[in-house]
Amino acid sequence: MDQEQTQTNTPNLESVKDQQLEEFRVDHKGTKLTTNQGVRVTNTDDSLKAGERGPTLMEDFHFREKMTHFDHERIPERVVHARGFGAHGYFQVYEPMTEYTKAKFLQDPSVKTPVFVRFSTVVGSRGSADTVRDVRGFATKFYTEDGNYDLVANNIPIFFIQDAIKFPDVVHALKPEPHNEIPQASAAHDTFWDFVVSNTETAHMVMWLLSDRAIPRSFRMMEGFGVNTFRFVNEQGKARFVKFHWKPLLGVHSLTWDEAQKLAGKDPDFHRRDLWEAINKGEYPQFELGVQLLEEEEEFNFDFDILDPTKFWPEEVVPVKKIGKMTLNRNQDNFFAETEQAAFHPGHVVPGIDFSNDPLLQGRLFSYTDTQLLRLGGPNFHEIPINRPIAPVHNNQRDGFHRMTIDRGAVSYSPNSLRNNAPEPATDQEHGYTHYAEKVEGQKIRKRSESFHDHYSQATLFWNSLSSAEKQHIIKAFHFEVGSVKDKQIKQRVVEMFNNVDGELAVQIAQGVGVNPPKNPGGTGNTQVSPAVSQENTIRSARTRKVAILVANGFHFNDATQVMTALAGQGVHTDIISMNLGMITSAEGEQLEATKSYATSGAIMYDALYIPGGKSCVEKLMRHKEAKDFVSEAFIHAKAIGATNEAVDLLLSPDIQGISTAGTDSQGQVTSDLGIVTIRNTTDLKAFSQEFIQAIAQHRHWLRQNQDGKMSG
Ligand code: HDD
Repeated sequence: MDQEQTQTNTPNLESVKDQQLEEFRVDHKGTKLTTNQGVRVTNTDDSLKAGERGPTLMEDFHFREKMTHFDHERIPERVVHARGFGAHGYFQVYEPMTEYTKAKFLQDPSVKTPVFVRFSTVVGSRGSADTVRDVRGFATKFYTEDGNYDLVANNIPIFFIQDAIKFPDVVHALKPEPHNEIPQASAAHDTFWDFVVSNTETAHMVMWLLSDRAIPRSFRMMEGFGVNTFRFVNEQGKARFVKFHWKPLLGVHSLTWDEAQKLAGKDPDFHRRDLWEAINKGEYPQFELGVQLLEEEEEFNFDFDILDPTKFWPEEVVPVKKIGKMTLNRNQDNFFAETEQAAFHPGHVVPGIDFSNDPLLQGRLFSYTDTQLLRLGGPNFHEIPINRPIAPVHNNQRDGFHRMTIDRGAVSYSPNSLRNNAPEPATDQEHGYTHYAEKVEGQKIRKRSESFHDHYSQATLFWNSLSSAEKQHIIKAFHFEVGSVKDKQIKQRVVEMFNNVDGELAVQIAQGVGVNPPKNPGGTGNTQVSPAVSQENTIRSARTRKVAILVANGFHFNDATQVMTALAGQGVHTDIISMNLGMITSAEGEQLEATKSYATSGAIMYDALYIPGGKSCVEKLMRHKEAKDFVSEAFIHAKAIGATNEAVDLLLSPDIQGISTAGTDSQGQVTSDLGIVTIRNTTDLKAFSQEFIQAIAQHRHWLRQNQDGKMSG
């Protein structure tokens, strides 16, 4: 083989006789400002002018270059999933998956496969808010020895449509309306709901979109689903259908709609900040990779088509086998270079992972490369550092915009004799990708399979599986979303359409959006449930949660520090919050620093609230409207609230809505009622702290809603 025919990004000095450019590189030591041509610059604050007050000269190459680069800094944003945030990490399989797949990264539990994950919203543009109601993207690039594998997933297990040809339609309907670009990052408008009522296959996905799933508490607390049906293929060529899942170790938790809306104003970066800070603190988010596997012979055993992307496989029917774990342990160095330039593609598969005939997946296989060609400016986007495989790349592709590789030699075709046919195709044994030899026959036809025609049964199943709080949230979401639609006919059609899912749901929607209740009795008669889809049944943990501690001068230092120490012991974070930033002096004379004020924070940014005792502190808080609003809001959002000693009186203040249950007479005994945890007349807060941590781990105490009907949910 011709030794000079190597493909590397930097010339290989060993393999060449003549000196290469690399050898001439100089190191000036230090970091002096230069132009892109390496010329050092003496002044970057003044342009070159003819006289101090004269016109700028065209020959100012530094000005021209600086400005031109700036003018070209933006690339087109992704048509969907424009707003995203990435992190690095690694994946390890629990045990060899040899029986099911030959994918190399799923064989050896000691191997750490590097990954890059990009979380995203779908509809909003790059500058929109993190907490909007939307599907979240959860795309993972595995840099495996056999090449890159991308699992391009969402946090909802199904999709809006069954055939990819309708993707431009659903996205056009969902995006801001084109005549006025309103509304941003929201489905609450006429064109989306017009699309929904005109395409009943959307019913199931809309139920999930209006559920708590679409307003996650954190990227760290959402599931991921590959949605489409793929195949696992083993060494022997045996294939099984597979669906992929990510299961967060912290459980699946959500914001309330009221919080989500307020956060969009107060901290539009809420989710990205949460991820960034967790990784910086060493609280590495972890997700288990799960697979649902079906034998080829089981393909027709279900009352839905396993190739229909608007259906999930209930976990109770097809169990999720957890096969490995991903840990995100490194923040990106540069948002643009990594998060923005990352190019994912469900067609980036490795030997052992193959496709099914799911018509949505088949269409996706075209769309992703096509979009990168435009967005990343040409066919060489795989050479951008974040997209480069760790596996070597050898082929005869050449040239194009932004080519980084310096290919050497004359031969760039295959087969060839001048380079001994290098690079030559690999065999199966050498991990060459062999497509699963599925037998395919049929007539060319533009038609939906009859087996895709049931649009409602699983939407009913989803509805049946939810707790009453989750159902209430969906009804309220309909009231907001459909209530924002102007066309009365569309609203009426929404009621009639969702009457097919559940009659009571339709009646409740109608009530809130000012149209008639459905004409006919509703529902599909499906009584199946899948407890796994309800967030009520998720993992609960106080770990990594954030607690606001409200103080004013005169607080009990002993109360505050005991509780803070107990919380820290369980991995719970605290912020001291007061009217003003700075040192706050306790009754004992010791000080704590308020790192947040009412102006720079809010109850919506925390998972729970604690108020230490101290007579004069509590008297001050009673006079602070902001403090009382803080408590009221934490209560309304069903969060854990702890108060010790005199602070119990603050909870009972008439200005604080709803709290009638705080332990008024508990002398030295902990009282815990629907997430309100209190104790009086004690200096020992061990039992209190334990109970409070339990209450934080619950995430929400929805039953308060039933008590006084005041909850906004
Ligand atoms: Fe898609 C991006 C997930 C259907 C076409 N998609 C994109 C991203 C995720 C998904 C997570 C963001 C990747 C990133 O962070 O860069 N998409 C899905 C899932 C789907 C799905 C789980 C349902 C199974 N998508 C889907 C269809 C089509 C597309 C049916 C078109 C036929 N998706 C795209 C795209 C995007 C994209 C236009 C925009 C930016 C990009 O690809 O890189 O090509």
